Amino acid sequence: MPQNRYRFCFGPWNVSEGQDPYGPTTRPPQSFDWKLDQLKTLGFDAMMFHDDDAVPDIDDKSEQQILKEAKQLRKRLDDAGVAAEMVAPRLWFSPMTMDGAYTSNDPKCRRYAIDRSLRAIDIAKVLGTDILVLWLAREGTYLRESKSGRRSVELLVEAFDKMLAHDKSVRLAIEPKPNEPMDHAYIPTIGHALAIAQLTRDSKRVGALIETAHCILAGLDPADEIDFAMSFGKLWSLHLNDQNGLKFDQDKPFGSNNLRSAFNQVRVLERNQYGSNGEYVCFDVHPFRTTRVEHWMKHLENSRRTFLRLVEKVRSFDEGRAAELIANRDYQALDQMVIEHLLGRE
Ligand code: XUL
Ligand code: MN
Repeated sequence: MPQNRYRFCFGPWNVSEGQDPYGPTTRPPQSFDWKLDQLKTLGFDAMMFHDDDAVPDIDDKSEQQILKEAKQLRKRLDDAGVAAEMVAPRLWFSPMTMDGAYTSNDPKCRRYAIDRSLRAIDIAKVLGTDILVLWLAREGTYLRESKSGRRSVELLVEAFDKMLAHDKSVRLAIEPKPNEPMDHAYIPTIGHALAIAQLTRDSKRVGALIETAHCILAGLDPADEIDFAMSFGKLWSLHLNDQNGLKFDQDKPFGSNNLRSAFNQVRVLERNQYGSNGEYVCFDVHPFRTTRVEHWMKHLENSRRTFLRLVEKVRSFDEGRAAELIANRDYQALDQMVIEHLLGRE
């Protein structure tokens, strides 16, 4: 089997400034140009964008102005030799998305969410990507009685259908997350994402993005989720990171909490030849709040380094020996074999 050459990606928000719900920023803001420069220097290939990362203050701008600024950004990316991996409408900041976006109880707010998504698709087209990522941040409930789950599914399908009709080549990659900011999200897992795809006007153009931390928050194994989505040919993007149990969304460096789980994620990506249709490996990781300015990019550099070290570990794993142990149902020895391999002692 030919060996994959992976391509890597991150977003401007992954160079964050350290604020959390209990305290202010701990690092000064950096310019977009600085981030783009760092991305190149570190050997990454592409950048992912929220719509307002690409066109700041997007709600105050005309369609014409949005396209003009998207074209300017495209030129900057082309000059730097960096691709745009995806665009995602940021549907959780505006007062119009307070009660959800596509599933808001207010029809004016639902219209705003759809219009904004169509603008994000236009931006994606200018930037040269056909992937629109939908992290459905506020599509869920704090209060079960405030919305109908059935009606919300219908509203989500209605919104997806409008996006699919707006541009015949766009592909929607749903990024499931079970909670935060909502108590419960309507699309909490990959299974939900692929099931709702079937209700849309063009299910072939609705797929998924898996984030490690989001799977862990749903109590699921990220490697199995990747295998599941890839069995359908529907894993179009990937946010690798790590998460220490059922807490707030931590976005830790890849492999930082559970190296064995990271090894298993890389193993299924290798087995399924992830990347062979042009997909990128993205790291949705954040620096620690304590990180000094001079160490600001380390979380991204380290995530990529860990990923590549784990690719080596997967490729040097003795699959023949593992198969023998499996045939003999000696899972005890298989368990120890994995541990010793990760420890570097065979
Ligand atoms: C939220 C999250 C987002 C999406 C992009 O948890 O992961 O950053 O990846 O909107
Ligand atoms: Mn993410």
